[in-house]
Amino acid sequence: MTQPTREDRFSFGLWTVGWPARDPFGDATRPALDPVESVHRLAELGAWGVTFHDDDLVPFGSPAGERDRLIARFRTALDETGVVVPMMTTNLFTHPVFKDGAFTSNDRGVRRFALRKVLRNLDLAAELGASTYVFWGGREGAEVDAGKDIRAALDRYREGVDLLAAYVKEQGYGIRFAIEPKPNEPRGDILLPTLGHALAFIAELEHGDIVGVNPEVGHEQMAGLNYSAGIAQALWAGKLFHLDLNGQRGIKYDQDLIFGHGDLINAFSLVDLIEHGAPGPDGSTGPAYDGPRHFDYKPLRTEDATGVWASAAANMRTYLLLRERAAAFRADPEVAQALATSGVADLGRPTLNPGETVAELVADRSAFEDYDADKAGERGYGYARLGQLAVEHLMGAR
Ligand code: DIG
Ligand code: MN
Ligand code: MN
Repeated sequence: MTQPTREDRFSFGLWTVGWPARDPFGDATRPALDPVESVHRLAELGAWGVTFHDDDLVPFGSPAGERDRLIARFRTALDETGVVVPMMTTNLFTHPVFKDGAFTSNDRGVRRFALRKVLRNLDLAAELGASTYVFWGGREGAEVDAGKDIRAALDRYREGVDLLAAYVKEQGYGIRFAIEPKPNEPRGDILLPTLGHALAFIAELEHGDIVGVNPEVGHEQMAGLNYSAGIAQALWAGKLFHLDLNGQRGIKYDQDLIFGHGDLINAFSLVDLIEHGAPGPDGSTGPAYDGPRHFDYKPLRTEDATGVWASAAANMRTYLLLRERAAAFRADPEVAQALATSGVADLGRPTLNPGETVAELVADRSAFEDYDADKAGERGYGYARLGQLAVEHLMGAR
């Protein structure tokens, strides 16, 4: 089944299909796209939700009356299509005022302006029913080490996120925050560059209970990291509140390719994890993540309008094909045998016996004094076979 339905919970940022394809080296190749048209076209393709930055819907600096008008017509499109708004975020990176950051600009006036910009959009997010609010600090960073006191910057980042989280709690909005890491671009070095940095930062917050992560495929891969492994750690920490799906081919500028059009093997293991990563009591498997399947990608600059909508559909079709392949992988008895050979389930068994103390471990000669390390070192784990089975399922060869 590769025709997307609302039950698949696919969502797209307005800024994705609406990207006019202006880049640092060239002008826009496509006209601006009306958010209302995006809602209708994405609904026709089978999308369930749309997400957006404040400025995607209401241009920066619009007067109040114009803002109300633009929001009203957007809400009409949502009502007409049934499309929902699961996530919202703030543009704290385009206007020159944010050129040294927003929450961590060295300029205190900019920091206060940024907080007000987020506060206003949080009110709108609550009105539209968004349950997740993303913080991608694209301009929070530096190019000159001496120019940014990182410890002070993290103090200001924490001050901002905790203040906003306290506001959301006071208002009873039921919104959770998701921090989106990225190692660089547009800043030479961005604060909270990877999923691990973000998790460590959240642990230092006063209101970290409502703060999680929104890892993006390409951003972890720009840092040379394994995205599905990072998602597994975010799940392990109970902090996977949202995710940005796209593609990236190696450590280079942020490509924001169609999902699967980069490291396809890792895309397969990601879909396998989030769709089948929660083993049930009877050996069945179920989804390990129940949030939106959100695409944050850019249609290639080479594409015309037809190519834009084909690329949007491609994200969802690729995800659904991978979901089918992962289901076949999990149902294959040869895979079950290969998993057993590799001892994958054994890792779920605690290393100590129930209630075993350190003293009892130390007294256990079989664990050390009588342990034949050389013989144990001869074991073949069979990962090559398991990996080949995954590749063959991915290729539809099984
Ligand atoms: C870029 O990957 C960022 C921005 O597009 C946005 O703030 C966030 C939302 O998912 N992703
Ligand atoms: Mn990106
Ligand atoms: Mn993103």
